[in-house]
Amino acid sequence: MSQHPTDAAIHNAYTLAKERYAGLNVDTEKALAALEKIAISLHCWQGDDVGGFEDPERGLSGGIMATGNYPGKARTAVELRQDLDKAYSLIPGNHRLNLHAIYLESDTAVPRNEIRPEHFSNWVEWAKVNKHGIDFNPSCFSHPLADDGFTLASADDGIRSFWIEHCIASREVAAHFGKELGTPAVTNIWIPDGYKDTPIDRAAPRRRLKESLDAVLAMPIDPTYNLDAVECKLFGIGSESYVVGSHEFYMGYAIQNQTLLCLDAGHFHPTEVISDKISSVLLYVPQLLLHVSRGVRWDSDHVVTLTDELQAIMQEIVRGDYLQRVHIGLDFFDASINRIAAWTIGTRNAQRALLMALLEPTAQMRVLEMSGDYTARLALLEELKGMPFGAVWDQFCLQQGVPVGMAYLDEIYAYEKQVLAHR
Ligand code: RNT
Ligand code: ZN
Repeated sequence: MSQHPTDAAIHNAYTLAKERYAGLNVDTEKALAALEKIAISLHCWQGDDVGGFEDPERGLSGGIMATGNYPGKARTAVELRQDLDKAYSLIPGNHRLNLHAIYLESDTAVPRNEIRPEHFSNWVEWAKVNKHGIDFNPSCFSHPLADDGFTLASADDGIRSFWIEHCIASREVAAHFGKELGTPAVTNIWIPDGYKDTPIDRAAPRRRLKESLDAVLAMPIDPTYNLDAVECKLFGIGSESYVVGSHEFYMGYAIQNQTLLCLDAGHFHPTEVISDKISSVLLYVPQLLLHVSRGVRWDSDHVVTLTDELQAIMQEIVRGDYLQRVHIGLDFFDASINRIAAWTIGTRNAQRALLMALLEPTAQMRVLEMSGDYTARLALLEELKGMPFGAVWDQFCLQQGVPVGMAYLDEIYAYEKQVLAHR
């Protein structure tokens, strides 16, 4: 494909960029050191279109959909780990894995309310070897007991209890990950519950969901091992008119119970952005989980590109000094392109946006704002957009021993030929 730059060229470009940034009182070395420490949680479900390994025959349901039939998707946990290894090798830094309950490994069928740490022992062994922290999610979809469109908010006591048990079991599995890996697992509860058409009673399902969550979270777990998060949504396929777990619902719940709130970038009105919510929500909840995603019309799960909003999200985290309180996870699933490329492109973009944010003269910009010099604030913000951040990013990739520029694609295509094509 394209000609790749030599190490010397990358280094020269970086030296010049470093000087340019120094002229704005920005220390590129400091930015690189900070970026190296930021672990992003890669979502396992991009690797197999949210199928999981519980029942390969069962389709995806719950208002989410992966479209496309790009060949070579992972069919087993072994294949998924192999693909993840490939993706991690193309992404600079050391990152986490976000696992869903349906990615368990067992020779016999395991009901979801009976999942246990042993069903995930291969994941833990793999994570230990590769130094990945693991985050977790109960899977309240793609299941006969979710087919009516209701899980934790179901009016049926049996169904509701089943999902409560599943979520409790999930927290226990997650706590085990936290213990084994020495880093807390963030357990995120997302449920698809809602109505396709206009409901009569919007209150009762929400009352039930609140009660179910109370039951799920009743047992305290040491935050050294597990942190609980709840994720809202505006609408899904089949829940267009009403979603039980709306933003107001979970925002209230998270504040009242001091859980983490999960903000998915694709779960709001098309012109509504999560970047502007971060500083508000963090006044009231201890920590945030982000599902960095990209909404396009009805879909909330496109591969993350370097959009204004992605930059705004990372700017908010960096400018607000929230890196210790915000867990950055990804959430997209595109089955129409090479899945390893989807992970690689999306994660690298999240990191590029982080780097751009780390390369801002934040203190200086704050002074301009406080002194009312909005002219200079605007000038500086626009100047930053033309700064050679790409040269700093290339240097980071070089330092971290991953492909610079589009060289990662050569590796992905080689892997596609050697591995994916034979599936
Ligand atoms: C769905 C939510 C949820 C899922 C994953 C698979 O709209 O965004 O986070 O994407 O749990
Ligand atoms: Zn999400």
